[in-house]
Amino acid sequence: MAEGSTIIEEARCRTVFDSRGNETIEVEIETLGGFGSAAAPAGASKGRWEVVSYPPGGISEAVKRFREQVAPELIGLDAIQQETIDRTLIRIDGTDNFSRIGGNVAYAVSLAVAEAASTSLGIPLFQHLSGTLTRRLPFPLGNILGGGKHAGKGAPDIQEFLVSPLGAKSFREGALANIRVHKTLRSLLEKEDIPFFGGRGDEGAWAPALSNEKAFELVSKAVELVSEEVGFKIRFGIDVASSSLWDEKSGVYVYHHERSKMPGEQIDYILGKISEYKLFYVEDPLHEEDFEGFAELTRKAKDCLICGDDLFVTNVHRLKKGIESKSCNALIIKPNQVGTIIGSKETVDLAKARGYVPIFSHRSGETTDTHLAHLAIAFGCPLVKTGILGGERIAKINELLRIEEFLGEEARLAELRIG
Ligand code: 2PG
Ligand code: MG
Repeated sequence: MAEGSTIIEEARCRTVFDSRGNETIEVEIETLGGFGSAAAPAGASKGRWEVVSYPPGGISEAVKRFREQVAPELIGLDAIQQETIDRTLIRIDGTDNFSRIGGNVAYAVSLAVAEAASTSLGIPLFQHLSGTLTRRLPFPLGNILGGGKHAGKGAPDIQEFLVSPLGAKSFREGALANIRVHKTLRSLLEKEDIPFFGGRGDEGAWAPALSNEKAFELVSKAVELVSEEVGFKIRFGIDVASSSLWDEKSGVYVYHHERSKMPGEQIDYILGKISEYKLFYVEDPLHEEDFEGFAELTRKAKDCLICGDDLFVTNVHRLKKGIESKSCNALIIKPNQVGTIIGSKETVDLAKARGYVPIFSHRSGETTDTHLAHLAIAFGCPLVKTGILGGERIAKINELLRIEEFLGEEARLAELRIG
């Protein structure tokens, strides 16, 4: 390697489109010996405490600020010093929520720099971030049916029904099983007496006009059928994205397919579903301020991951609060909720130290980038939530297949014991 080949020589940005057709920021970083690029994803059911995606003035202002304030400071820095890069972004921004330069700009810079470092060094991104002994791949956690803010009118209130092939022996076998459940569910939906034309929501999950009850029944059936076919355990769970259902004024969760629920009723409803369908995973069952409700549910739920997404927003301070109140036993990691790789890593490290299961996740508005696959492995997340279908989702799955092949005989699936 030529000396100085990891030094940043050029930093530029442009806007491109995400999977929902919205503009997003893409950053490119050049070193003498390498190149990296990253475009930011976007949420629809965003948490209140996520960093701000773009400064006032929107994406065009973010581009301007990147060119004037961020790019000049990056030139000359060493791309392998991720902490310095991320701290520089925080310093330039000067706020605690990236409201000046935009969290999506920070995200794209952080990831593009990491990729530039890895290509300069001639090693895969996950090895650059975590070393050559890393070899555990996550189980895929894939969205097969859903509604909420990711779909149109009449779809279930519950945002996501997610399956995971927990008995699979390899990532490839697991990914294939998830795809089979997705396909099987389609044929079950076609047999139902509902208008179903194969419509899918933002993350590639089926999005028919269907009650929550019927959705539970059909997903459970599809999982059972495919589990029998493939001969190993497949489990399912949900992301309720409850902050989207919560009406703060009236203090109830407003459902369209069934009666609204008071917080206590919501907890009972979720506990009922966990035991009826043996759910192994429940994300955001309560709204993003209800740490106590999360704690009660975590205490009462048996053999189930109670996962905080909007509750924690990948933020180490929110997680500390959750640890104190004993809320959840799992959490979602989305780097653009905090803006940097180092910020996300800090949260993952604390989570692991306190026995929380970290789950690396896409956003509903995605790009075709594949960094997520590398970060999920580098951070040692036993589950990766990436969707099952759609080019932008498949891009991540395919990258995980490539990494599994690259690791060859050394590849292992994560250790995850539930129930
Ligand atoms: C979620 C995510 C991804 P969004 O709620 O977990 O599935 O959705 O990106 O819209 O926040
Ligand atoms: Mg969520």
